Amino acid sequence: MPRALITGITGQDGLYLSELLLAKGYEVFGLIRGQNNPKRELVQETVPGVTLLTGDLTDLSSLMRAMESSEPDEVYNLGAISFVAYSWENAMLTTDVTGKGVLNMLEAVRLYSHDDPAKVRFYQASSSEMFGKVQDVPQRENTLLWPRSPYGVAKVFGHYMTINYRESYGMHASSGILFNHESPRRGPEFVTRKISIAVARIALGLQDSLSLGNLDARRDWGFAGDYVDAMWRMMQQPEGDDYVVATGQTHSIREFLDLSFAHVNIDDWEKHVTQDPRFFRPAEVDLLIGDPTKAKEQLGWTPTVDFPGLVTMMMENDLRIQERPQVARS
Ligand code: F7E
Repeated sequence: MPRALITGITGQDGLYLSELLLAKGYEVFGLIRGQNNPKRELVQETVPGVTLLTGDLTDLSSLMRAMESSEPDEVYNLGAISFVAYSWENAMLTTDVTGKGVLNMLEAVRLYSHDDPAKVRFYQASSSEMFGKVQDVPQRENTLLWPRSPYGVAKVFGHYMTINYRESYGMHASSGILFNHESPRRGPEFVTRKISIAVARIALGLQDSLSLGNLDARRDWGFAGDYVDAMWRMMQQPEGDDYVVATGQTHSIREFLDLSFAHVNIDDWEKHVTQDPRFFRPAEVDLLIGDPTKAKEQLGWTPTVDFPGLVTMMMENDLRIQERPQVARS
């Protein structure tokens, strides 16, 4: 039975990846941070087969203990402070967790596998936010990185550190440059879920309006369930490598609003949406669109959910939740 250790188990991707690996017969361990973590219950209910270990990406000794007790074949480093807007307010904490945390995890893997550097396969959750002020359209594995947020800068550090450990120590280390990926499990602070929850509530007469920031930014949005499959495929390759994971389609926030409101038969959505300077960012990433050719050709990966399918999935989920608020988030 293969064994996997996942950091960031409480997030959207951690849950989907756990389900995927459990279905494939893995023994799955998840690293969970802090005493009385409020998300512990969610993980235990959603993926009861996962064994939870306590640790923190900023604490190398806790990561080494997690390696010793889980004895993993594969490590998926999904843990991060992942909300871009927050990273300006907490640049140093974001650097410690999202940037230096990768180095700590790589070091824990290296020390654990000192007798055979390729014993443990390592996945780093890199991000399209690294492309920032994009230097190519669409963005590929070799596009120059120009991050526009402390979060993006921290992810660039983690990305290059992963490559450096692969090249320096011969580790099987891969970096998945994942473009935005969403789902009914997305946190409500991210724009897609913020919209799907608010539109469901507006349709049900529970609120009148929704306050957003920049509506013209464009993102390449895919379905998180598809993207964790790409992570697993990277780990099955003979060598570690870097891959862009994206749909190759880009849409604006306005288009997300169009489809979400259309789902509840509201055409004139402008009257329900206000813009608030609080939600604009000091530096914006205007356009993201990825070229997933390498992932398609080398991993045999392909996205299964398109943009309208993603909006429909999220709207149906939030209408169900808002109609019956006692139902837990799926
Ligand atoms: O923003 C605009 C905002 O917060 C998307 C993370 O998973 O993907 C995610 O980062 C866009 C931005 O995601 C609001 O200005 C407008 O242009 O949903 P988001 P993100 O920043 O793209 C990457 C790949 C990651 O790695 C990250 O961890 O939407 N926007 N109005 C807004 N965004 C938010 N959050 N809230 C608004 O009211």
